[in-house]
Amino acid sequence: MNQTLIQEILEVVEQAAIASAKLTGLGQKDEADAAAVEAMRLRMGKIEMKGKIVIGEGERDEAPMLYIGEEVGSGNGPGVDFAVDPCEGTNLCANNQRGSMAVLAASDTGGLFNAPDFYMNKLAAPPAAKGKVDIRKSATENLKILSNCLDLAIDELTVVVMDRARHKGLIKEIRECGAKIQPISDGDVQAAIACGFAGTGTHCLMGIGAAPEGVISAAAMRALGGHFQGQLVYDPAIAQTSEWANYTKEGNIKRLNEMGITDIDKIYEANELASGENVIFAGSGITDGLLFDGVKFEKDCTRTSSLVISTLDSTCRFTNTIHMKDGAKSISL
Ligand code: VTB
Repeated sequence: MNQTLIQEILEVVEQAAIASAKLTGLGQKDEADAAAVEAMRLRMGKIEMKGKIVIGEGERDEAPMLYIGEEVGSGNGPGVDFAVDPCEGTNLCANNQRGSMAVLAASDTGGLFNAPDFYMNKLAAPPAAKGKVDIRKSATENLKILSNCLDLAIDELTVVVMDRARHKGLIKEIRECGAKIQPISDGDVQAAIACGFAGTGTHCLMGIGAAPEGVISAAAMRALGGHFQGQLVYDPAIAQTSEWANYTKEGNIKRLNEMGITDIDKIYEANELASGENVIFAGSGITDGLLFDGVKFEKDCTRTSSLVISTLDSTCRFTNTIHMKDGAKSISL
């Protein structure tokens, strides 16, 4: 991977964000997702690389574009694997709520864990707590550790947890410790990455979200030096989701084994989920969020706000781009 890829990847997420943003608030989550997918794929196709989607919209037979295994790019140049989520937080986008974004992670060939479409228990925390908090420990223990590492009282800590039935016990435990819960309806990728920066007011992400997006969060947190761990969840009684109404624990274990995952309880560290020599994370806001604003449509331009984190040059680039319309006359700062 090389430096020019950073700029290209930025444009990929910007185009996906703009395409989805045209549909924010219309209650059309599938359409918003499809628009982002198409825009992302179109821009990716112009990059000089041997790109491959390792985490995408689904298996080849169920997703027409950006399916797992799809080759993207010109076919010449460096080998790059991608984990993409062109419209992360589709419900947020459809309902015009905060936190929806176009995201991807890129790494050298073989550098991203090919996560199955399962759930994942996640723990994200700031760099100061890296390797000190541990997903094997209870929430209570982790909050004590976090409090020490960040030099904050427990009641000054904010923990993001997805608002789901499966987290009832976790939320109760965190509240009993005195920490503040910030429940979110969707969008745990943004919450995880927000833990990597001081000043976002988000100190920790705990709980179960989707596994593929866990890899994207892990890539960002690895590049930021933050803490991220994930453990696959295969028991429907734990996931408590209607998605798995017809699935059994045994059936899920079999599916994992068939995918070559035999150590089903393995705890993955950020550098195992994103193990390549270099990783790049890129995100662009569809709606306003914790990390950046969403797309703004104006008379003469469209504005995007994005973040690219890269191990290539150890940078976090927060970028505001003005996409000028033909004949633009007046562009304000
Ligand atoms: C939610 C959503 C996330 O995965 O976590 C979803 O908000 C899976 O959970 O943004 P449910 O099936 O219970 O909705 C994500 O899409 C990514 O982790």
